[in-house]
Amino acid sequence: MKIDRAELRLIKLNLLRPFETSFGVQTERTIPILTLFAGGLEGYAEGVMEELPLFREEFIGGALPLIQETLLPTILARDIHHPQDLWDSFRPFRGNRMAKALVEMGFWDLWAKSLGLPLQALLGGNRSEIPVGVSLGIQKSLEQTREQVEKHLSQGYQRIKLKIKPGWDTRLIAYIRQYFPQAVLTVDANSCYSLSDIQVLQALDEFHLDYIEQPLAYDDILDHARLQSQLKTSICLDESILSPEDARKALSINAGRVINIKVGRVGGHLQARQVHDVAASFGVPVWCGGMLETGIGRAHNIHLATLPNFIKPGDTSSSSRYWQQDIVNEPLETAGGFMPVPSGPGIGVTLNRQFLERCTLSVENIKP
Ligand code: OSB
Ligand code: MG
Repeated sequence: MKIDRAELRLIKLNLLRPFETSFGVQTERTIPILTLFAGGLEGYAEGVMEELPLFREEFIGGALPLIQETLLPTILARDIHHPQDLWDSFRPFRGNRMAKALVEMGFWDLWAKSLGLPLQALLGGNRSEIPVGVSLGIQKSLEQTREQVEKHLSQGYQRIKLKIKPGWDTRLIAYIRQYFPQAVLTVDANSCYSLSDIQVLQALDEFHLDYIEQPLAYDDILDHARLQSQLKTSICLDESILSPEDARKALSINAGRVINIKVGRVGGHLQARQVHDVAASFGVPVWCGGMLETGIGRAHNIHLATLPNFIKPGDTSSSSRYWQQDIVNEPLETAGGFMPVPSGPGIGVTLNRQFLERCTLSVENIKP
């Protein structure tokens, strides 16, 4: 397939409510949206890089010029038969997996549409719905957290993940656990602890959490392995896993027993599927993470999460939790703790052009 041209758009959307993690508070999101055009078809993808490198190293200011000046020109007007061709052309360029993912994911959507198939069929999934949990940001009080947990459990979410930070951890979890003794609960530290916080982490070990997500440094696996050997609770790795190789190394040394796969973080669907397969070969379950996506990224995540080793409920909750209005026409809403998989060709969602224009900060057209 020949990609004729690309459109790289930057949009800004307000979140319905602030999302606080150990690394900051987000009230709005600036999001790259890519459209690839080929013979009358359009393939869509959403970038997960943020304005500042607070999660991993990549950020919008570095990613957009790389995509526009290097990645897209490398593939435009060439015959690409398979996402592997695209990945191979990106091989000389190190890292920058979020940037590569944006282009790769756009190609998958295009490719699936050209075959008239839903993306999940090409990825190897076969589900009509996927189990979902919810990721709750840091709230203003214990009571407010309890209300949020209660609300989302009553909506059927199959797992509640609570963001924690130093000073907002053991007391919070003790409090929540007391009200919801049976709930499937997890915590996400986003790398805010070190091994010297072992007392806090061992205190968390007493609340039968399903896992503790990314307690230690974003680029560490060795200390995670040390920590895992001192905990009953499984560690789930997020930030630390950028590739199938990272997954192999981390699981080889027992640095965790669960992986959160974010398709953008690892470089696209091909890489995400390989991380999924590596985890399966270790008997390690995975789940699909999120980065507060609009319907474009969310639909990609949902299709990926149809693969068989996505055993645990992911973060791919209802779009209406994040946005007053989404940029896609189709609602992506959960029912009873499950998210339906869009059934149309490709990712199965279409852009609301009018609304998209209203959110747009800038548009670049890239031609061969
Ligand atoms: O660590 O999983 C994370 C959001 C932004 C950056 C990092 C993370 C998150 C979330 C939210 O937890 C997941 C979502 O609801 O999309
Ligand atoms: Mg996380």
